[in-house]
Formats: sequence, structure tokens, C-alpha cells
Amino acid sequence: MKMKTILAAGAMSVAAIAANNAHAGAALDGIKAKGFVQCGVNTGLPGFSAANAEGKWEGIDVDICRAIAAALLGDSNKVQYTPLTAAQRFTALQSGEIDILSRNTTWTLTRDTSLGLTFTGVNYYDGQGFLVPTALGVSSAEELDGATVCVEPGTTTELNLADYFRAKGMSFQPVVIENINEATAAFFSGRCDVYTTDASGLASIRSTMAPNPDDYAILPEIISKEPLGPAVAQGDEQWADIARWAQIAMLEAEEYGVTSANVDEMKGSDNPGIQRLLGVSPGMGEALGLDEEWAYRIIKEVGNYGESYEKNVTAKLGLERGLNALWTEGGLQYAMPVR
Ligand SMILES: N[C@@H](CCC(=O)N[C@@H](CS)C(=O)NCC(=O)O)C(=O)O
Repeated sequence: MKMKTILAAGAMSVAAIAANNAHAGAALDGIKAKGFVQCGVNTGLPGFSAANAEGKWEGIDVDICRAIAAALLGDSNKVQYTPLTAAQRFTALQSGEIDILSRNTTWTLTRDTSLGLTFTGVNYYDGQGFLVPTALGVSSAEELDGATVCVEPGTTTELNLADYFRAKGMSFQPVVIENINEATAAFFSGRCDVYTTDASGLASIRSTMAPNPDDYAILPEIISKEPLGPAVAQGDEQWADIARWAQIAMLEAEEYGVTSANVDEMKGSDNPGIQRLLGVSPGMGEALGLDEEWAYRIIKEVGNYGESYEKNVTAKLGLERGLNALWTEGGLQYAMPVR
């Protein structure tokens, strides 16, 4: 009797998987057919996603799309980029205009449910802060009562701003501007006392857009949690899995000390975890519906998470790893096991 129940349960789960697979695959089939990943990015936030002088997209968010293309299509260059403002980004994903959104986007309950998205990871743990001209003579956010605040619409930033001022019993005057260039121009021309966004965004804006960075200061208060990560539309589990595990592979590579420079040598490692990651012991690729060199290519072409962070965030913005250090170094970045 017991045995029968187990068999029935087994048969049911196989049927469930088969049914699921019948519905899955539309996004993935589309990507394979066109031969590239359409990646929604920021219109220009150096360190995260921005086009360089040659028009080539760079940044930690761009590297996620490159990693996925390397894993799925065999080449990290098989990506096309769609620059999107915060207000445009979710519609672009829902309508199928883009395959993945990799654009300093905070994972929240309503985005994950009502908006029909699936977040596939957190590539940057952040929090919201405030940027002010030093001439304002303010050293704490608690001194901002009555301030005029530049903020972008369709962001968690807007919501946290209202929560924070309400909780502190302070008032503020929002100046809501969708385009980052216009919003920062408004702030730097003195139209707002304060600019608010994710702390990484503030660092990027201050060091790459301020006429003179020393004239601006980031206040010490961090008023929210902003786990930033890529998202896909719901409905194609295999596509979501590939996006999720491409990112994890970059992180696990860092945990193992596998880099773009030593990945060939590491294929000879006798560590079973490294052998699995690099496809020396087969199985992980097959489980994802990819070949066994999927993660090898990611590391070879894009690098591990630490390399991507160093090249984009530390080198361009001077931001230390902080919360984004590996868990073994006191941070929050922790790779789910590739096994
Ligand atoms: N993480 C927040 C804020 C993201 C956001 O869009 N921030 C602005 C300010 S840095 C931005 O990236 N703007 C660039 C643009 O819209 O082009 C969210 O997901 O809502």
C-alpha cells in the first residue's frame, strides 16, 4: 500500500514536470531562433550599465547578460541592448520587447507577483541614500525637513522617500523627473536641494556626472534595503533557470578562486566542485539544457563575480565590496551549490 502511494506520487510528479515543460520554453525558443539575448539596461549608469566611448555596453549589469549569452549561445557578444528608464522597464519585459531586465532593479514582492516578473538573483545589495551639495551645510538626513528632492518616477526610491519623511515627521517637495540626464542636470543646476537614489547610483552620479565631485557629499543615512538583480517575465522556467545559474556560476567561480586568467588550468583541478562547475565532471549543463562548457565560457569570457565587480564597480566608482563581499569575507554574496 505504502509502495503504491510512493509510485503514484512519483508518476504524478513526472506528469507534472511534463505538463510544465509543454508550457515552458517560449522565451528560450525565441532567443535561440534570433541568436541573441535582448537585454534591458539602464540608459547610462557607469559601473552598472553604460555605453563606453566606442558605444560598447559595460557594467556589472551588462556582464549578467554577457554571461547568459556565453552560456546559452556560446558567445558573450550575442547580446543586444535596450536602454530603459525606470518607468519604461517593466512594460518592456511584459511585452516581450526584452528577454531579460538587468538594470539596477530592486526585488520586491509586488514586482515579483502583480507585475508578473521572476527575479533570478541579487547581483548588488544596496540601500537608498541622499546626495547634497556641501554648500547646503547639512551632515545628516534628519536635517532635510522642507527640502526639495529630485527623484525618478516608477522607482522604489520614490516610495521610500515618502515613508522616510513621514516616519521622521518631516516634509519635502518632490521634483519628479524620469530621465537620469535631466534629473541630474536639474540637481546640479540647483533646482533641488537633494538627489536621492540607491547609494551605488549616488556614487556613480557624483563621480561621473558632477561638475566637481568634491562639491557634493553623500549623507551617512541608508534608509532602505535595495537588493538589485536581474528579472525575466514569468512563464518560461528553463529560461529563468539559465539566467539564475549563469549568475551563480560567476559567484561560485569566485568562491573557488577560478578566474578568467586561470580557468584553463583549473580544468585540471582535483576539486570535485570545480570539476562540476567547469564540466570536467558532466551533468550540470545537461540539467540546464546547455552543453557542459556553459560555465567555463562564462568565466573565460566574462570572468567571475569578483572580477566583474572589480573592473566595473571598484575601478569606475571606487566602491568597496561591502555587503557584496563573499559570505566567507563577511558579505552577503553566497552561491547556491552547482551540483
Ligand atoms: N533600485 C530602484 C531605483 C532604480 C533606478 O531606476 N534608479 C534611477 C536613479 S540612479 C536610474 O537608474 N535612472 C536611470 C534612468 O532612468 O535612465 C528601483 O528598482 O526602483
